[in-house]
Amino acid sequence: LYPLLNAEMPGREDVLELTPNRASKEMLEHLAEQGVETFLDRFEAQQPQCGFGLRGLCCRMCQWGPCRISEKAPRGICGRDLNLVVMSNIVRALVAGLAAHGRHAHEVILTIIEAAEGRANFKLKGEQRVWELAEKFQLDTQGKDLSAVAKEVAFCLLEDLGRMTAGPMYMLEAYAPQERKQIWKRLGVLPRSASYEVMETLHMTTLGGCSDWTALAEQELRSALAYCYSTLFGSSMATEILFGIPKPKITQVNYGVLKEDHVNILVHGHSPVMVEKILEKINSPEIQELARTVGAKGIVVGGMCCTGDELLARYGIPTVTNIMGQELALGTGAVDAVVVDMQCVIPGLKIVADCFGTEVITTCNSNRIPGATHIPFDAENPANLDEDALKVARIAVESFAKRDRSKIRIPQVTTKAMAGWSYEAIKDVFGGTGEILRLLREGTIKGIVTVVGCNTPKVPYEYNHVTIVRKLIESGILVTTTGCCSHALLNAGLCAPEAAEYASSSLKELCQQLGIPPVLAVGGCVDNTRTLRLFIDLAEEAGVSLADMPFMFVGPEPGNEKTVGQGVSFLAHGVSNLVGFPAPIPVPVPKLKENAETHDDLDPGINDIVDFFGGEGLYEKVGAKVFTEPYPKLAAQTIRMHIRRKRLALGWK
Ligand code: XCC
Repeated sequence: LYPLLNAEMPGREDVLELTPNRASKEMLEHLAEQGVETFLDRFEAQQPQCGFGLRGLCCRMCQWGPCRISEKAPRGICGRDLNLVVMSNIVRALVAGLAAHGRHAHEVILTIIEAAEGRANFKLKGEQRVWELAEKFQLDTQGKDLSAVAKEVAFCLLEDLGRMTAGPMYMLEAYAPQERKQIWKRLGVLPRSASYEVMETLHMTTLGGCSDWTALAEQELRSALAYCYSTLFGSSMATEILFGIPKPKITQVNYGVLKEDHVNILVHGHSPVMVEKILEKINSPEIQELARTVGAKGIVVGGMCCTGDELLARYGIPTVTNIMGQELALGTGAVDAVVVDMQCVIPGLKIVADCFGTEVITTCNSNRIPGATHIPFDAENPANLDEDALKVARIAVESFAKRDRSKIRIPQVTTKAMAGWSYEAIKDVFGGTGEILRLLREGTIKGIVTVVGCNTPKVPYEYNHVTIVRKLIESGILVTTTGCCSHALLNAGLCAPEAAEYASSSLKELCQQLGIPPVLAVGGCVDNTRTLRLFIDLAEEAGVSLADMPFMFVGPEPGNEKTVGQGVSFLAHGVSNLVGFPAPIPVPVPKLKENAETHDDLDPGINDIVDFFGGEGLYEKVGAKVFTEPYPKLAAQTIRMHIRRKRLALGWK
């Protein structure tokens, strides 16, 4: 399967054969039998996909176009060439992702302010993080209480999101390593804020804007740093201020957590604010009693996507699935209500919901769905939060009585998992960064790789995530994970302590001794900062550049525009990427050699952008590059080689 060649995109048979979770396979087959449309049907209907679009060669940045770059027409109507079109597309995708995470950060940060001023009914649970940030931001805390300091911290975070004038970003100053700051300063890529860099990127790439692709490449790095230090660090830490820093806990995940005789409520999206309140109401005696009244034995709350990851990390709330499993989860016919906040809620969800009578409740004004019940949370006006959360809980429970129960089909698959690996929890379990470094140096842990990101129909669902990670732990590489990838790994049992069995002998022994899994689920996608902080600390402890450490960032199944910034954030820090599917990272126009049959017969060609990301261009600037490998076993091999090279250069065995 080489995903760049339309004819070889994975088909239904490939997915059914290779997808690792038998619950997903069961649901895909069940829904096909029932005639319920899913992403697989729509993916098939879209074939063949546009070859220009697949390669990033389509320009839609003005109304003269669309223009397509080819041998016949190497420039768009305005004169843009391949480099400009491809780089503009990438940096635009990055800032779209930046905007999404920025909106998420904005909601959480505003909630801190409202809570601190007593208008939102939340007690700040992350006291430790408040004082840490206040100290890092050098705020004057003399004689001030927690709420007052939290509010000041929140205003700093807001400034990182929205500053329009030059000046250092609080988070970047506080957490970026010194060696990196010098590099970024030398490259001239220090950002102002999330909002400013979004504006500047759109400005630079509009018709008649910047004609120098290398300047756009610099803007890519600048935007990624804004993304990393305002929207990722901002969301992750602001959430910790509100709801506390997660600690590891054991739980059960997968489709089998849904129960036929219970009310089943799925929570989905990214921002965990309103859902915290809804959870509180669900657990209240009033709603529990209501569940009994409607004939249910209890209430199951299941998580999807990053909202699911957040609740899993903090409370061990079971997760069910990820972005491409959302239709399958509803296809169980057992879901009474799905409560969605923002991002990664696909329109197909409502189509399946309607087939099975599932109540869809939207809670974010940015994420409306026609026909859904809309009970919005407004972070700037949270007066009705308790009342609205209660309303959501009530509607969800009441829909149990209304649903057609003859269509229920719950795959009986549950999987043990240990989640909640915050930055602090990881350090604590190993006994500090010094100890992790010792284990790395002596080779008990060969390297640390973070495997993250979405799903894409361009690879067999979840197959690449699971295959790569199995190979990595077999080689003694410790893995951290977030987002939709984490759901694949959780459901595959790789995040349970028992998964130590599959690790190399030294990693297995270590995990068994500590009682931990070889794959640490650290949270939602914004919590990639937890892994990044760990990487930063370990490099500092080792006294070397981050670029020299045996680390890697891996996105086997990129889907959302948000993944671009994730990858480039790590690149800017010197951590190389391996991506499983190149879009929207530029791809050379692949040419098949004569009589070609396999991957080896592809002549990948080369262009300046590919050379920049995968060759020397970016490497010379930041010490990291992008590897692209759609075959998961080859991908794992590439990662192992990368880790090995880093170890050899450090003189580690
Ligand atoms: Fe991607 Fe973030 Fe969305 Fe899943 S949920 S599809 S962004 S991995 Ni966060």
